[in-house]
Amino acid sequence: MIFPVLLISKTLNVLTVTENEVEALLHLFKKLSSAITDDGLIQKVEFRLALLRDSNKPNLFADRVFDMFDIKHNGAIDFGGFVRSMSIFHPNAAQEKKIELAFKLFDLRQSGYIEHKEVRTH
Ligand SMILES: [Ca+2]
Repeated sequence: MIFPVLLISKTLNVLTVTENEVEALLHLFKKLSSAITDDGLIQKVEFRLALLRDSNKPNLFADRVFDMFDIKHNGAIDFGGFVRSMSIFHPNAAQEKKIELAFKLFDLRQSGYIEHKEVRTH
Protein backbone atom coordinates (compact mmCIF):
# COMPACT_ATOMS: atom_id res chain seq x y z
CA MET A 1 0.00 0.00 0.00
CA ILE A 2 1.34 3.40 -0.92
CA PHE A 3 0.56 6.48 1.14
CA PRO A 4 1.20 9.78 -0.56
CA VAL A 5 3.31 12.27 1.33
CA LEU A 6 2.82 15.94 0.65
CA LEU A 7 5.78 18.23 0.65
CA ILE A 8 4.87 21.86 1.02
CA SER A 9 7.60 24.34 0.33
CA LYS A 10 7.74 27.94 1.47
CA THR A 11 6.19 29.01 -1.81
CA LEU A 12 3.27 26.61 -1.23
CA ASN A 13 4.15 24.40 -4.15
CA VAL A 14 2.84 20.95 -3.37
CA LEU A 15 4.52 17.81 -4.63
CA THR A 16 3.23 14.34 -3.98
CA VAL A 17 5.85 11.66 -3.46
CA THR A 18 5.14 8.07 -2.58
CA GLU A 19 6.10 6.30 0.62
CA ASN A 20 8.49 4.15 -1.40
CA GLU A 21 10.23 7.25 -2.72
CA VAL A 22 10.62 8.62 0.81
CA GLU A 23 12.01 5.25 1.93
CA ALA A 24 14.54 5.32 -0.91
CA LEU A 25 15.55 8.84 0.08
CA LEU A 26 15.85 7.77 3.74
CA HIS A 27 18.11 4.89 2.72
CA LEU A 28 20.31 7.25 0.69
CA PHE A 29 20.28 9.84 3.48
CA LYS A 30 21.39 7.29 6.08
CA LYS A 31 24.25 6.17 3.83
CA LEU A 32 25.46 9.73 3.12
CA SER A 33 24.96 11.09 6.66
CA SER A 34 26.94 8.26 8.27
CA ALA A 35 29.85 8.22 5.80
CA ILE A 36 32.20 10.03 8.23
CA THR A 37 30.19 10.98 11.34
CA ASP A 38 27.02 8.98 12.01
CA ASP A 39 25.03 11.86 13.46
CA GLY A 40 21.88 12.00 11.32
CA LEU A 41 23.19 15.00 9.38
CA ILE A 42 25.07 15.34 6.10
CA GLN A 43 28.11 17.57 6.56
CA LYS A 44 29.89 19.18 3.60
CA VAL A 45 32.76 16.66 3.79
CA GLU A 46 30.26 13.78 3.54
CA PHE A 47 28.51 15.47 0.61
CA ARG A 48 31.84 15.94 -1.21
CA LEU A 49 32.73 12.32 -0.47
CA ALA A 50 29.47 11.13 -2.05
CA LEU A 51 29.86 13.25 -5.18
CA LEU A 52 33.62 13.28 -5.63
CA ARG A 53 34.95 10.37 -3.55
CA ASP A 54 37.22 12.94 -1.87
CA SER A 55 36.06 14.77 1.25
CA ASN A 56 38.98 17.19 1.54
CA LYS A 57 39.07 18.69 -1.92
CA PRO A 58 36.84 21.77 -2.30
CA ASN A 59 34.79 21.68 -5.47
CA LEU A 60 32.88 24.72 -6.67
CA PHE A 61 29.95 22.71 -8.03
CA ALA A 62 29.61 20.26 -5.12
CA ASP A 63 29.99 23.01 -2.54
CA ARG A 64 27.43 25.20 -4.33
CA VAL A 65 24.89 22.35 -4.42
CA PHE A 66 25.58 21.65 -0.74
CA ASP A 67 24.95 25.30 0.16
CA MET A 68 21.63 25.16 -1.71
CA PHE A 69 20.64 21.96 0.12
CA ASP A 70 21.71 23.48 3.45
CA ILE A 71 18.37 25.22 3.81
CA LYS A 72 18.95 26.26 7.43
CA HIS A 73 22.46 27.53 6.61
CA ASN A 74 23.97 25.72 9.59
CA GLY A 75 26.59 23.68 7.74
CA ALA A 76 24.63 20.42 7.66
CA ILE A 77 21.68 18.90 5.80
CA ASP A 78 18.97 17.23 7.88
CA PHE A 79 16.53 14.70 6.46
CA GLY A 80 13.74 17.24 5.96
CA GLY A 81 16.03 19.54 4.00
CA PHE A 82 17.35 16.59 2.02
CA VAL A 83 13.85 15.48 0.98
CA ARG A 84 12.79 19.02 0.09
CA SER A 85 15.95 19.59 -1.96
CA MET A 86 15.85 16.24 -3.71
CA SER A 87 12.16 16.74 -4.58
CA ILE A 88 13.27 19.31 -7.18
CA PHE A 89 14.76 16.42 -9.17
CA HIS A 90 11.48 14.47 -9.06
CA PRO A 91 9.94 13.83 -12.51
CA ASN A 92 6.72 15.53 -11.36
CA ALA A 93 8.45 18.60 -9.97
CA ALA A 94 7.65 21.89 -11.66
CA GLN A 95 9.90 22.72 -14.61
CA GLU A 96 10.26 26.26 -13.25
CA LYS A 97 11.81 24.90 -10.03
CA LYS A 98 14.36 22.90 -12.01
CA ILE A 99 15.25 25.93 -14.13
CA GLU A 100 15.52 28.08 -11.00
CA LEU A 101 17.91 25.56 -9.44
CA ALA A 102 20.07 25.44 -12.57
CA PHE A 103 20.20 29.24 -12.67
CA LYS A 104 21.18 29.46 -8.99
CA LEU A 105 24.00 27.02 -9.58
CA PHE A 106 25.65 29.53 -11.91
CA ASP A 107 24.58 32.72 -10.14
CA LEU A 108 27.41 32.35 -7.64
CA ARG A 109 27.22 35.88 -6.23
CA GLN A 110 23.42 35.58 -6.00
CA SER A 111 23.01 38.82 -7.91
CA GLY A 112 20.11 37.61 -10.05
CA TYR A 113 22.38 37.65 -13.11
CA ILE A 114 24.82 35.13 -14.49
CA GLU A 115 28.00 37.08 -15.07
CA HIS A 116 30.85 36.24 -17.43
CA LYS A 117 33.28 35.49 -14.61
CA GLU A 118 30.77 33.07 -13.03
CA VAL A 119 30.80 30.79 -16.06
CA ARG A 120 34.51 31.14 -16.82
CA THR A 121 36.46 27.91 -16.37
CA HIS A 122 38.78 27.89 -13.38
CA1 LIG B 1 27.21 13.03 9.34
